[in-house]
Amino acid sequence: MAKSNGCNSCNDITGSSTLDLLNQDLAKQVRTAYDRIEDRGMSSCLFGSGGTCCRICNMGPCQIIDGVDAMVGVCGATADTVAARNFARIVAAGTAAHTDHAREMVRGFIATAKGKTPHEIKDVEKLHKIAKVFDIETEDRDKNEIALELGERALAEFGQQEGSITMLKRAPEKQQKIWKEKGVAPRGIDREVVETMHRTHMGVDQEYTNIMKQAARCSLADGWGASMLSTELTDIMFGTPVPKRAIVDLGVLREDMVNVTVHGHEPLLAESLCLAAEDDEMLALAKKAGAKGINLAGVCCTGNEILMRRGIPVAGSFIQQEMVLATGAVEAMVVDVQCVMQSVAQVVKNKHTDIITTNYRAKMPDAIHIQFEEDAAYESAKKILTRAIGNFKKRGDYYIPEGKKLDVVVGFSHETINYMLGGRFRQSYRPLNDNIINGRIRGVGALVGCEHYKHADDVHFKIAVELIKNNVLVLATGCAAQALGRRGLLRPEAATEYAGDGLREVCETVGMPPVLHVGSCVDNSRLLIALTEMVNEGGLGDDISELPAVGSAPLWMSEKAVAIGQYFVTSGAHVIFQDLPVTGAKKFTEFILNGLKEEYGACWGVESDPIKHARAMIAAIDEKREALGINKKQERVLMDMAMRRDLEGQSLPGMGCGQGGH
Ligand code: SF4
Ligand code: MSK
Repeated sequence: MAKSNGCNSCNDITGSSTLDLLNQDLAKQVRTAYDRIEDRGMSSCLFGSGGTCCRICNMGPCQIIDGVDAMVGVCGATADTVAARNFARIVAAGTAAHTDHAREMVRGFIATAKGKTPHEIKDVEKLHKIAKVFDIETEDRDKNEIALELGERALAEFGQQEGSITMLKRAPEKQQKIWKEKGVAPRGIDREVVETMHRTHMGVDQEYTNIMKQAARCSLADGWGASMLSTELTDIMFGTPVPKRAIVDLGVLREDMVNVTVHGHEPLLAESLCLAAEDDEMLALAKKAGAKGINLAGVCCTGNEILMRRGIPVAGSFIQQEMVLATGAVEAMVVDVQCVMQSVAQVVKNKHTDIITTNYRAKMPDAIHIQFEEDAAYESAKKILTRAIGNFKKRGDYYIPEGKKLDVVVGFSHETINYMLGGRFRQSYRPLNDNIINGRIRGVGALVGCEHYKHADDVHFKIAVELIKNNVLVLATGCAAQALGRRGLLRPEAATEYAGDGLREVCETVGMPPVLHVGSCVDNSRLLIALTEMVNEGGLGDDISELPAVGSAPLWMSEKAVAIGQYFVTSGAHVIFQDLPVTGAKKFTEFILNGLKEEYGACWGVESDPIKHARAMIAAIDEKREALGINKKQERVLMDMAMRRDLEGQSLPGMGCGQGGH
């Protein structure tokens, strides 16, 4: 794929910032993943992409051909066993990534409760709500005292060996019963990751259905365990997101300021940088260097975290990380963990830019390392910014695309959706459920996960447009949400431009976009709670598997996306990916594409064509509507003034006019 003419992320409607940049001489010298794909000149390994390459012991590697006796593993392992082991290991690795992220956030939360960080407990209402889930007494207690107890209880969930993790009890009762009956309720978070790795070691679990049982349990330890703890405690510490207007575009870099991009996942560092970037000492230093100030911009999911909570602009998503640096206008890219390409240090080799690694777990050749010390977070952040400021005067040739930058509206936590649709005085999911029952909204589709270079970047856009055209409300997270923002779907106006009549009416009345940005990849746990709230509100069945809701990560790249997909399936939501590494094993493929439905009421689906993908999502929604008896073709009733007033009275102040917040 050539950079200049084959880059599929370029034809975005934001003024083609990426294409504009790629046409500049300074960017043409930069080698990106597009070039490396072309250089490699070979397609993916058939055994690897089909899930039937086994290298877990030294008698192999064994490449298995399903149904050919001579082509089982040296140990006798069949294609189904090997594909299931590989799949479960992907789930375990994804869960481990969220787990380690979550653990750091919980540790930071405890340090904050002890007054050892520059942060504070911001959302006391949520603190009390989550404390209640853990049966922690809140009355007449200081917020830091409650937070400390909550943090310590949360930390204990990682190493817990027996019982089940606490957040499971937030799920619909029927769901909890299913998990108990199937024996997949996670006992502790780390335990499920370790047991999955053990059971997929050579010569242990060799029955694909049993392996998948553990993969299901491991995935719940992610969704209802690690990820949910991380999201909720991060919200308590840094504030639960509320709607905000912001910008997602390469052009958010500033000519006259010190540009610092933050890339990775754990928001502790990014939040500290946000505070330090406003420090008088830092600002004076920047001015002394000839800059007007310090411009922070996000990349990937750290970008999502500070976009959601602070409205700080996003320079680029996963697929654009090299492009952000190719501008030559970035003084430092500060990275922590996950989704950071090793190539970024090579992109800046002849530039003034520093790649600064900040986490002892994630170092990189040719980068500089400044350890982020959570007990001295402010000092660490200032040290990093001082280094970036020092680079400003060394900036050489640079190019910042000037295309039209579209606003996005972000910050849709499940609390915001509740508030937005339910109103100030009776926050609830009732209006959402009612609009689903009356058919204005056909159902809910989640578009989550990554982007990559093997498929066109407009895949998310095409799927989302097809969904909203058919009145499916889209909830988006991760880099998928950024891709949709670049193409203008996170604006309230997008409802008028693209949505079907029913969805458009609801969006226009409330002033919300037809695609709601719900957060980073760890924040998919917000979707679990949103689905639970819909069940609890009534009228749409007794568990998540009955809801007209479906998930998709059409451009998944990271193992975390598979863990997320599996926790949705295990929680009862049908999930469709563009591909899955299972096709080399017939029985196993049949099991995850159909058999899992008998266990959890949901299964995986695969469809590579974007429009067919969207239609498969719609078909899954219609199947649920049919079962609920709400799929009758109804005469379209336009909202009368009373209905409109009812919803309008509940619209968020500022939604659609640039302010947001409550
Ligand atoms: Fe081959 Fe079996 Fe070893 Fe896997 S575990 S590498 S299939 S011998
Ligand atoms: S960063 S996991 S590319 S969403 Fe969360 Fe984006 Fe996927 Fe990384």
